[in-house]
Amino acid sequence: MSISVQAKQSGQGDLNLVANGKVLSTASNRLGFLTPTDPAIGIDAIRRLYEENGYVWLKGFLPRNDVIDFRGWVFGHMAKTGLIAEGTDPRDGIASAAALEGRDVDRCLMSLVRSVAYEGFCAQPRISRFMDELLSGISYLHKRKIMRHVRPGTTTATPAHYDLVYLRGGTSRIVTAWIPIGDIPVEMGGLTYLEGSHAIGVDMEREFAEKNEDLSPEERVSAFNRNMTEGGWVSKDLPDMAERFDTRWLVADYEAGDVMLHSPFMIHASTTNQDRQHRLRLSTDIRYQNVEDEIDARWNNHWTLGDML
Ligand SMILES: O=C(O)CCC(=O)C(=O)O
Repeated sequence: MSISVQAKQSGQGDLNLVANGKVLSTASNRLGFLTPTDPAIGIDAIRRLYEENGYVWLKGFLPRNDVIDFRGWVFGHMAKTGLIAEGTDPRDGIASAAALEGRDVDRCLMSLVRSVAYEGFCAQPRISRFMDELLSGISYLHKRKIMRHVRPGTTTATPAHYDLVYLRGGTSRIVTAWIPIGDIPVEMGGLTYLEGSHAIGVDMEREFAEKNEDLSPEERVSAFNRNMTEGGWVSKDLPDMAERFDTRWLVADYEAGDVMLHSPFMIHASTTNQDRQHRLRLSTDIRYQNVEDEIDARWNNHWTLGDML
């Protein structure tokens, strides 16, 4: 399906996606759409797609209403920080226009990522059974689990990176699940993937391993060592990356219930939230591996803002 067809489906016509001050136009040949996968095709076919493409977009994997209810639970708690427009249903996640006290929002978020409810959402049987199958054994969920909310009309966007940079202290057989908690149409700035970039990530990681050989063991696994760019990012300039690697950024209209899986070598980023209905983008990104593989001990703690991972 062409980007313009998809963009029209989401009611936007041609759309300019923005990240770090750079524009990715849906009219450009450097932008395309991710291909959805029906979870019913079975684990072998899913594993093949994951290996071929570096990602699998599992459509409608979780019950939509459960995901929306969890969104309501999160924003119901965050409402006391002033994040949610007064008199609206927390499940809609409509952002208030108020200037917020960042500390209150951060404190609330740090409580929520330590909650039983969030743990249960990430470890729900549908996901844990699937991960056991995908990883051919007993799956392990890293304790450091990230939940992100992005306010509409802000410049927040995740720069391009691949996950292994932050997880070098254990196995590279990691699977990231990025789960939209609510609908995230293209204009709300969900994850975008650099097509075919899992091979690029493998090459980059090999080069870093060579450069890092002389560093201390702690520095060698750090995303912030002297051989890395600030933050461990590959780049903040998404259009330039697509040109440089002669490829495309792939975007999607994600819906509540979808689960995205990506390889730790797959380069991804996000664009800004330009939602005209002022909805907050809410998602979680969590990592699984086979429990028998080496575990990066730095991820054995809950996510803390500024934990330098
Ligand atoms: O949600 C985002 O903006 C970034 C998520 C991410 O980097 C990941 O899932 O690995």
